[in-house]
Amino acid sequence: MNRLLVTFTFCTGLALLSNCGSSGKDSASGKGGAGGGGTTGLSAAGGGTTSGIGGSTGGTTLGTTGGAGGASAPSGGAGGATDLGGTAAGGAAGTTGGAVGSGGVSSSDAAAGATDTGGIIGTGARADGAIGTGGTTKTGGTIGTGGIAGATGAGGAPGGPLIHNDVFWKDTSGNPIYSQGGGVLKAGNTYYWYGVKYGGAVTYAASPTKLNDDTSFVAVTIYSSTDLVTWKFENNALTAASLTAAGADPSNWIGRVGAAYNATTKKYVLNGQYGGSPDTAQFFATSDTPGGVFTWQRTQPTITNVTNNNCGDQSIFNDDDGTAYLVCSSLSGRSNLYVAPLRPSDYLNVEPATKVFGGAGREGNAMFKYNGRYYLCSSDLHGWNASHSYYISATNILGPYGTEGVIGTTDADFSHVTQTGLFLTVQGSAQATVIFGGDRWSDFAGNGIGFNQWMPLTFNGAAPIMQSLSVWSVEATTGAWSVGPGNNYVLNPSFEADRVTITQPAGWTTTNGTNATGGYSGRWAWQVSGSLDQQIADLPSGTYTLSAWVKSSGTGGQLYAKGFGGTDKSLAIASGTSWTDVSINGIAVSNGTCDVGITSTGATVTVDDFVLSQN
Ligand SMILES: [Ca+2]
Repeated sequence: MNRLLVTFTFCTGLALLSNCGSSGKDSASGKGGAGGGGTTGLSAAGGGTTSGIGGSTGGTTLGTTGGAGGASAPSGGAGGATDLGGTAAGGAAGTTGGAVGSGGVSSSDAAAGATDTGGIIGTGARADGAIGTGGTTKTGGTIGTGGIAGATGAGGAPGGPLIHNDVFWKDTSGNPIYSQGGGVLKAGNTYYWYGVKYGGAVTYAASPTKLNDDTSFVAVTIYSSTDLVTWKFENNALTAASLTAAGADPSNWIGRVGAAYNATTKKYVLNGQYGGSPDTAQFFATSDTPGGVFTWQRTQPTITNVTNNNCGDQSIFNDDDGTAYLVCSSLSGRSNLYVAPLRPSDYLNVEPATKVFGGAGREGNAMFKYNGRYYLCSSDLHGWNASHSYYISATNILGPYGTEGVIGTTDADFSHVTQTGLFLTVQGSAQATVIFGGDRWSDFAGNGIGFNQWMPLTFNGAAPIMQSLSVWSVEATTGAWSVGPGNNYVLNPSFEADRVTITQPAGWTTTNGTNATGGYSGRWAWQVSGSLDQQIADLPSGTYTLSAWVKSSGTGGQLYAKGFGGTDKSLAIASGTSWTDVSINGIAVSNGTCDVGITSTGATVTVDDFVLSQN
């Protein structure tokens, strides 16, 4: 507030002049005296002017002493009239104050209106110089209100904040997100993500070139988000210390956790594997809030109807009617899949299971529901390594389930180099998008950067297809998703999908080549002394850049991009033993496809980390 009072000035009349004239003096004799003395008065009249005897003309100069007046004069000269007050007079009443200042109009806080001044000093109107009245005090202009906010800018391309794969995710505090083998539960509009923090995850994130086998349990972590990108660390639901305090043994394997909300007890229930005695068991813990610290409740060593009494891998599935299930494979061999409800009264027990699949060993079991069908998904038994992702589906959660299939494209890059971990469905206002949350156990397998790789699923009829994207976004409100800027369209670009020595890498067509350890990133690179090619489809029209890291035993290698609707492009690869980044720019794709790869004659080119991205 910038309110100023107007200062006003008293209009003063001019000071009265002092007595200006002096009276002439009567003459004592007949002899004319000198003229009446003038005095210092400015407007003194002359001394006597009458014709008294001997009188003379009054003085004509300002004298200091008046002469004697003529004797006969009836009276002395009239004194100078005393002047009255000065002619300046008080001012008229002040005029009105200045206009009220107007407020600012910009979006920033407006300044107060300009302070108006008081009325001007009026011109004297009275001969006696009455003191003019000052202008009335005026208040300052009212403080302007802020301008209206600028209009919201036009939205960018569709989509929410970007999901970046192939990096270590950070929480809102900037710390790595440690969440592996977990599950997501939605409470209100907030997604709560439960997973396990292992000792090896911490050391791997700090130094990702060095894998380790540290599966020690640190905590079950909880992160929350409303946009599925910005994750806030809420709490450690369980820690090694809290397990010890509850009489449990934190040196056991603890993993594959999930959560559910029981409306009867109004408790959030955390469940997972606990490698206790006598065999792998289920554990249960509860909390009054989804993001709170959980209290260890009990373990369950045996699940009725499950071969070998308990689970190989498992996760919690929350159906849209509020009921919760455990989905799992059997312990030791893992060749059967089951669905088992949690005890309705409190979710603190796994009820007798229904077998829904028998065949090859499966793990990484997790379920989602889409368009009225239940999909039970799983991986190969590849240990910590990546795998194709399999599914069976049914319209009844307890079956019967149909023939097993492979989730589309997961065979081309081994599910973006992950194992099936969790699924969550973004039920938006426009559509439902199922997110495949893959676990990249990079800490224990060394297969690349990042623990969490999330991709959208699409469907061809009832058949799910994984969109193996490195950058994309999903709008939590509408459920719509889109490819993000800089997405790498190459599948298995770092040759990490194949966990063993092979001559035909997933996603590529090759001659005279093999994988080799010692990649530019991750464990593996590809060595080609013939050809290596990947045909990429469904590319939006536009200009692309192709890049790769290479080293070569000699000359004769070429990086190329062709079949994109323009003139083929290639780049000679120089001889060199150090990793070098090479790229081809200006690939104007107009037909939706592009072949990328390397040919080599006379040299062995080692290559890693292809990127084809739209400019
Ligand atoms: Ca690699």
